[in-house]
Amino acid sequence: MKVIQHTGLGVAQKLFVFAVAAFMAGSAFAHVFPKTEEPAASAVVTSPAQVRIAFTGPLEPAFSSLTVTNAEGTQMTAVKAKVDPANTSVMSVGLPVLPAGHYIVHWVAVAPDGHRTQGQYPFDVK
Ligand SMILES: [Cu+2]
Repeated sequence: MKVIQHTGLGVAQKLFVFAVAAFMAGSAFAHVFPKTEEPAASAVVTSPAQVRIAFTGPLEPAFSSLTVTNAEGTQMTAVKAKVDPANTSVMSVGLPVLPAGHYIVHWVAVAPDGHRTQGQYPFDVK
């Protein structure tokens, strides 16, 4: 099951952002969400070399993250996630060889305007 949460700003900040957004009658990417996921949510795959998510808008690399845990909650990712400098909507993280089992991808996506969304989804290694 996919879980997506929006966390973060207080009411005053939201009103401020809303006011700014109202002034900018354009395309402000307030919240970004996964558009494509590799491996896909609930997929059963051989050990993937990486997890890669393309989001609906650009990410702020300093605050966005992508990690993978196993069924016991142990962190499997040993390296930091990278936002693709050529396409800042794409974030990926390399994986070690994963034994057969159930895994959870945890993502945090912070848009350049500071809006933060987060979620998780599972996949299985056969
Ligand atoms: Cu927001």
